Amino acid sequence: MVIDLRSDTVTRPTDGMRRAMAAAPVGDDVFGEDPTVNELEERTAELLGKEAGLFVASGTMGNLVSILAHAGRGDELIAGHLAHTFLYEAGGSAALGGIHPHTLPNAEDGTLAVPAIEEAIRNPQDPHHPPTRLICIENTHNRCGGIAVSIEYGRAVSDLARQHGLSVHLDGARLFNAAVALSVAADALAACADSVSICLSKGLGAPVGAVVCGSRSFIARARRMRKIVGGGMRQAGILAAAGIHAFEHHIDRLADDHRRAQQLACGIERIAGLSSPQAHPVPTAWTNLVYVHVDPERAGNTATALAQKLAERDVLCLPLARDQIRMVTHLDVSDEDIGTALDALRSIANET
Ligand code: TLP
Repeated sequence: MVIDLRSDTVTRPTDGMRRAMAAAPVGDDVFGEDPTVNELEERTAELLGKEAGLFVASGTMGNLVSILAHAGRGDELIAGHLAHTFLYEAGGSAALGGIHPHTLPNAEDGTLAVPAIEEAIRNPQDPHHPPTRLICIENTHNRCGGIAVSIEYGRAVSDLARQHGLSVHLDGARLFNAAVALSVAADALAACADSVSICLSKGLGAPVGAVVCGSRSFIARARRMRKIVGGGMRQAGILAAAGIHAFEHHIDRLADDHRRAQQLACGIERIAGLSSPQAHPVPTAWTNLVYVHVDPERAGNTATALAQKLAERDVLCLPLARDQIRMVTHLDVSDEDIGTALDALRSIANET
């Protein structure tokens, strides 16, 4: 059995989830007639404290249709230089929407300095400037180690956005991880945002999908954008059913993923040549992502070589840079798997 720690996107639907999918009543969702999709959209909106929801194919599509619904050609959005929307979404908002990204440095805790955001907001009267429309934030913050970002930070960003008439979009691909790790309700974390996109196919363990939530008028615009990008699906209720099942069975258990990620990070910290920020406490909380610094001098391995040797021992990780790998806990990773992965890392370290 391979232990796949590359991402929490690799989970396979459980038997219970497959049964829920098979039994789901369906209809044509482009006509608004799929009862299971409608239920998923309503339940997500309720969980996130928003008026309405929209089922989309992926987290990338959720962020894209949201940004397209907030801003237009020649407008500017502000995002962190490590934001998933900026780094890993193929520049979709620029490619398809002509929206200009203005990046600011993410601090280690995933935040952007609020005074720096204020400084970056363009003068709407100056014809040299693209008008700022949107601030994009992320929680948990993937490239900042899966750190959970606080309610207070969200509030500060949202207050600033209100003062300047801007919208806030929250990439909440792993928002439920943040809520569980911080012991707060998901709607409290989403309150700062005009729109939020959550993923069903990461920690929640569904095979496909994300849900965007916001006001009714925002969702109507996002629905049109979803059609434009070819994301109108038909009997999508069989997929939405997996999301509903995940809400009922897979939210509280995210705490197990976080505990296992801690065990992994603390074990890694004791292996020569390896270290992990997640082994050290932070004012908010770590979640299920474990970034590992590989010191090629001391570990005798570059990240790629280490990943290869791990794969030979049936443990998969994601090499991200010469000196960095990522390991992610999820529904298909047990306590025993963490022990096995640590044994594999130790045996590679002893070999070199
Ligand atoms: N992240 C994936 C990869 O793209 C890196 C992963 O394995 O972590 N927002 C955030 C914060 C994400 O981490 C991801 C996926 C997305 C959006 C996009 O979701 P999908 O993959 O469903 O398009």
